[in-house]
Amino acid sequence: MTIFEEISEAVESGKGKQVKRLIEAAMDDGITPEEVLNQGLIPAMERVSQKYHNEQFFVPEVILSSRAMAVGTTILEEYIKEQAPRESLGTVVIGTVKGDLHNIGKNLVGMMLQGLGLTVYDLGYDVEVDTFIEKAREYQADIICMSAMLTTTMPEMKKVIGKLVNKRLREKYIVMVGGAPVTEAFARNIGADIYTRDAGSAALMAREAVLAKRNREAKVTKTAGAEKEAET
Ligand code: B12
Repeated sequence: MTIFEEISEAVESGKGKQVKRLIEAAMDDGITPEEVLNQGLIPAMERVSQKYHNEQFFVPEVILSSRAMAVGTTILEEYIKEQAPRESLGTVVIGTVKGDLHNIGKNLVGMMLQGLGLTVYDLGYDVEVDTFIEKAREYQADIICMSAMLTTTMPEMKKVIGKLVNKRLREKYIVMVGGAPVTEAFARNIGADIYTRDAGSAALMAREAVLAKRNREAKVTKTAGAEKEAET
């Protein structure tokens, strides 16, 4: 068995301590956090999902695997943070929407964003509409990231965007949405800026969007400066 298969197996069978030990061993061997994530942890959760779907796993087993997965992501997060660029590229608030307790995918997205140099404030799960907005203002975020895993909680994303529009704050933030039931069409329909299917592409698109936002802001400042100079 490869180390990745061992990690996968340990997550699937809910063995948190073993996950910790194996990941630390992998890191000592020079394996990257991304490799552990993509070849060990994510395939494990895919198998858990499949087993849940096939009724080989029920909620208690899924909870155990999810806890072991959380052990793994917490350890990897530390390694990813260490490697991240020192200077922050921009700021993100991320959370799973109101009524939804799924946080594994959201945690992965947050981790990948940190890895690319974005500062991430994780609001957790079951996050109220107003909390997304208040925290985005408080942390002067560039991006609001929302995750939903239940078809019944997806409409919460639309509520957040609606409230941003009402408060005339929509232009201030890049709104990014995702989660298993979310689609490109849904994202477009509710007026989100970015949708991607997985954590890796989410991070790349977030970085691109922040850089474009910085460019726009720089142009506005330059134009305002030139106009002021012309007046004087
Ligand atoms: C683990 C799990 C649980 C765990 C959650 C533990 C935790 N801490 O998260 C527990 C057991 C608690 C749970 C509970 C429930 N669950 Co559940 N759960 C799952 C399961 C098996 C896996 C989800 C997961 O973690 N996948 C692995 C991660 C890595 O993938 P991901 O979340 O999709 O994230 C990736 C992408 O979606 C994307 N992404 C995610 N978020 C974001 C955000 C942004 C901004 C972007 C860009 C991208 C992005 O990037 C991620 C990484 O690449 C899914 C099955 C499935 N097929 O998804 C069901 C599933 C989501 N659950 C389901 C249900 C019904 C429930 C319950 C109602 C069950 C019950 N009867 O009690 C409760 C609801 C509780 C609640 N109020 O939220 C259904 C949802 C059906 C639906 N269409 O609405 C599913 C699909 C299972 C099924 N087939 O029936 N669940």
